[in-house]
Amino acid sequence: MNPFKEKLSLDAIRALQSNRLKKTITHAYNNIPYQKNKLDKAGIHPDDIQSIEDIHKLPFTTKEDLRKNYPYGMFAVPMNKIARIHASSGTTGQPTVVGYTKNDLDVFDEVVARSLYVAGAREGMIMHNAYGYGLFTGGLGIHGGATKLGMAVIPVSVGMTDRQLTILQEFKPDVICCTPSYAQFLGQEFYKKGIDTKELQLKYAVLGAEPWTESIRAQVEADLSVKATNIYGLSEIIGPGVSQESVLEQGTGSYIWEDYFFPEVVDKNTGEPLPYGEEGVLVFTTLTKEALPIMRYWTNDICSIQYDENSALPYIKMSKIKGRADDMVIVRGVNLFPTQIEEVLADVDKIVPNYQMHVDRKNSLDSICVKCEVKQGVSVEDKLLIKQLQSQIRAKIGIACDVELTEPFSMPESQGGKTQRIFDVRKI
Ligand code: DLL
Repeated sequence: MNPFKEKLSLDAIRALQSNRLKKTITHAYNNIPYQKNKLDKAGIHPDDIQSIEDIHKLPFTTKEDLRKNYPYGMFAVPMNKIARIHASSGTTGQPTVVGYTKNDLDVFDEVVARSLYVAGAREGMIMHNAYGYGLFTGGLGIHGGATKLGMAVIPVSVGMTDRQLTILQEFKPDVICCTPSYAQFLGQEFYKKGIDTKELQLKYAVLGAEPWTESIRAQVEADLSVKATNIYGLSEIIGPGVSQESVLEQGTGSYIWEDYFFPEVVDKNTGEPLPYGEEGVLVFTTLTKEALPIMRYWTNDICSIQYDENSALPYIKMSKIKGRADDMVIVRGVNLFPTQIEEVLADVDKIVPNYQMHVDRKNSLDSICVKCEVKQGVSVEDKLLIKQLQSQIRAKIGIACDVELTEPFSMPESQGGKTQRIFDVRKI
């Protein structure tokens, strides 16, 4: 199956967006009392939305709105039309519950099939799916899209790493889907066991669900002998497959399937839309969702969007996510994302890419301590290494920090889920 058999032009995409936006807003207005109330309060009637250009008139939707309506208050269809329910756990408060009609699931399959295709996957290939199955959208979301593309899916899910290594060797999958931290971990495990990953059948890794960097890409590509690309998504909008990087255009951003999800980047303080290329908060409006139509969802993810003249497909691209606005810590007035620390650590030979960033306040001054794990054979007392890390991190982020080296295998390993990197105890 080729999901791009019918090529849409940008004009056709714009027309679809306008048409679909009008329908979505009318559907939400007529069927979700909370959204009707919100639109009424903002003085907006669905008739005011004539084209996609009118999107800026609409109020934002936040995670808080979904929490207030826990579990099903934002659903726009009766429960007997709901075919599946997922939930995203979040670190605090109520989980966010999301629902899908059969048509929504078809769209989910379509956008994931597109994503896997541009990542290099093809009909007839075997997929090792190590995203979590369950309430998390990763496992079943990727599964549905891979099936639609015509792949054979191995639903491995997370954990039991030894079994994953055996499956990768013996079932000979062509594609692996998992978080980037788990891909790194699998690479290290193969290395530890002395297994040459060139002997595997693996060709492509489709990595997402958490931020990652170019250094991690280089490492995973070398350690697993694959081409690695970025898949992005969030439960509130659909799950994985909101955007995907092309394996032929690595490093140039990820295509957003904007005929289904309309993207904006807005100023994180004022909510004003920003020009293409400028960094801000990513906001999405769903354009076909029946069960959970969402207008202007404030993702909290920081990135920029831009058209790329040299790309093969007409869709807009988004840059890598720098971090979540709520993952950003402000230390002595400096905005800091864990990915900035990660970029430094990835280039240092004596440590493995497993780290934590602890932020504390001592004598009313913010302090950072980066804890990272050394490779086997390296001493945790290696003063030269500590000094090197301190000065490289300082050069990168502009403030001094402590570095603590920990013994090999002492940090919690990735089990395939999202990895917590920041431990900010200042608020406690
Ligand atoms: O993480 C969906 C997903 C599953 C995406 C598998 C990719 C692969 P949630 O659990 O709702 O959904 O978390 C969504 O995760 O707002 C981002 O902050 C982060 N995120 C997801 N993909 C990426 C990525 C899934 N490629 C939240 N890069 C989002 C950076 C990502 N952050």
